[in-house]
Amino acid sequence: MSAGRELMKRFAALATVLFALGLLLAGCGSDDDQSDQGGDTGDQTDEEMMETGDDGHDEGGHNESSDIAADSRRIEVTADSFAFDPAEIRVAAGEDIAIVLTSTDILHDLTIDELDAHVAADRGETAEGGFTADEPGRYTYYCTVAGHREAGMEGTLIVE
Ligand SMILES: [Cu+2]
Repeated sequence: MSAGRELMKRFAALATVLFALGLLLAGCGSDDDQSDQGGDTGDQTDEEMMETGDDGHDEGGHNESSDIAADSRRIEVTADSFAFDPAEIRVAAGEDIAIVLTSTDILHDLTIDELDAHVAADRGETAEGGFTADEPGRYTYYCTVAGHREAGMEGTLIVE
């Protein structure tokens, strides 16, 4: 019985020492971590945000610009987070159109699903994509980059 208690005491003492050591080590470790992170947190956050944005664009996956017929009417559109200018385009049915898209800030595209129209422009770039709408009506053009349409990046194509 006494031998068992002696063992328990030793074990308890050892455990206490180990516990205290553990606290010391943990304390030093967390201090070091905090001082390291303190200097870098701001920069890292910015970089991560920019990388996330780039990744988003990559995931969006842009197809080749849609073909442009000869002698198309060129319509200049500016893309800016998160809107198109103009937000309304009028064309005639059967008219060959070339959308000349310029992005002022980040990668945007202009896509019209029903007409297989697609043109993407990176920051500061201008790109062209064409379409011909044979059926009069209203079509929606939008940006397929993740989150942009939801942020309001839509416009209306009116075919008369
Ligand atoms: Cu966009």
